[in-house]
Amino acid sequence: MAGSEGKLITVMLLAGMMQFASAVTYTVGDAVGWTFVESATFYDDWAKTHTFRVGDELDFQYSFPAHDVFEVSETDVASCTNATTIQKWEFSNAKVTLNSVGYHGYICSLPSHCSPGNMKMSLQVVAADDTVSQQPADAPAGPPTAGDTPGNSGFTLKSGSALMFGTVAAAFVALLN
Ligand SMILES: [Cu+2]
Repeated sequence: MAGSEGKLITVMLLAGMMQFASAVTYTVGDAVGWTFVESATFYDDWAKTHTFRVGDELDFQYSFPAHDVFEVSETDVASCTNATTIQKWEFSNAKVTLNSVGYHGYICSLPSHCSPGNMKMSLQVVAADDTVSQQPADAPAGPPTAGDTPGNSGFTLKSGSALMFGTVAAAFVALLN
């Protein structure tokens, strides 16, 4: 009985560690896609809910030529210009691989789409093996998790929670030593 539980935990830990290693594709704006939005910080706010690593991919959902995607400098994002176009995707549903650490900024280049249409997004990319800087980024005012009732047999693994996997993995290693 205890043995099979141990194997299950080991498998779940391995699955959790594999999450760190593999690239992730993120749909920009989730169900909203890449389009006009009410808030000037809508896409920035969306970006802040994720930790982007080198190798991850942004999936912009839109129809060209109604919209496009231009990667530009931070200054250009702020002023909604594309004087310093780094790369552009003039076709539908661009898949953008994040290939370097640091600032990445995107706008729709069509007149009035970046402003006042708010089709702009700034984000930061960390190294592929960076597991430390994830923790503050993923903590914006979420509701308390319902499953964490005390006395609920030790710990609860939640799917999709890389942070939880990491914590459990550390505890597991501590037990072994
Ligand atoms: Cu547009």
